Amino acid sequence: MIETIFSPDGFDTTGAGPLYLQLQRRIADAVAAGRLSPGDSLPPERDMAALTGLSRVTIRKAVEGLVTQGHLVQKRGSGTFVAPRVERMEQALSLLTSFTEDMARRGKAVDSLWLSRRIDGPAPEEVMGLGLRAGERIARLERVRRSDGVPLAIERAALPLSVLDAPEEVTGSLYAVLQARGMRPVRAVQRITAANLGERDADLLGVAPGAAGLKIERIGYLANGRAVEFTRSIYRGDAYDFAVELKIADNEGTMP
Ligand code: 16G
Repeated sequence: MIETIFSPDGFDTTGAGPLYLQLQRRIADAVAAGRLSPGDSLPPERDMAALTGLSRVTIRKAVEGLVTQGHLVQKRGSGTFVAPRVERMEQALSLLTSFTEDMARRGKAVDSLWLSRRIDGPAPEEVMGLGLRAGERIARLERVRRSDGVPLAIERAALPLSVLDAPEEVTGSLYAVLQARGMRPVRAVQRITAANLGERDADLLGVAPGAAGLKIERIGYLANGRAVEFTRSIYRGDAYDFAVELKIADNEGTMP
């Protein structure tokens, strides 16, 4: 199989595009056709060069591109592998749900890899977003959210201590803890921007540095308008789709 994918035959030097792109297409096609499966390892660079007759520089360029696109992953010391398959999930934007609820609806198991759970001083944007008084401290929760073991997002939440004074009590769903305290947000404002993942976040999400991500900021409010949650998340761009339902405006504001 590897011999066919890396066979020296079939490279076109007469205008079918650069050789590294032709090799990338071959590998990507083999993954799409199931001839290479998630987790399969690729031969070392020098073997790929020997099999294809291409230079090691060309092989490296092809592999680097496929890593950036998320088709391959490189593990230091152990080689290059076909990336695990992630299912793209569609998430309605108009519903104020929790990660745990979203995944339960899809029949997926969730768990979190905790990065931090502590009481901390707020960043200036957290003071603004949560409307904190001078000197007020916050509960800070940082975790990698996983669905069926696949990391989907990194969430960094800040909550006033009057809402959550013991961050270590949150072991599963934050919204379930807030609900039990009568503090679950009923309204939220969310801002979504595109971002390329930095090295640390990419590593935590198991993708290549520079891969596409979605940065989401959510400020959640109680019915009385009090802000209870300021959460900054970064979602894997290859795993999440946010869908919004649009309705035509009512008569007010339309042309006579
Ligand atoms: C969602 C929210 C996040 C909230 C979390 C609670 C987005 C972008 N973010 O992930 O703001 O803190 O749910 O989830 O939707 P949990 O109750 O499962 O901890």
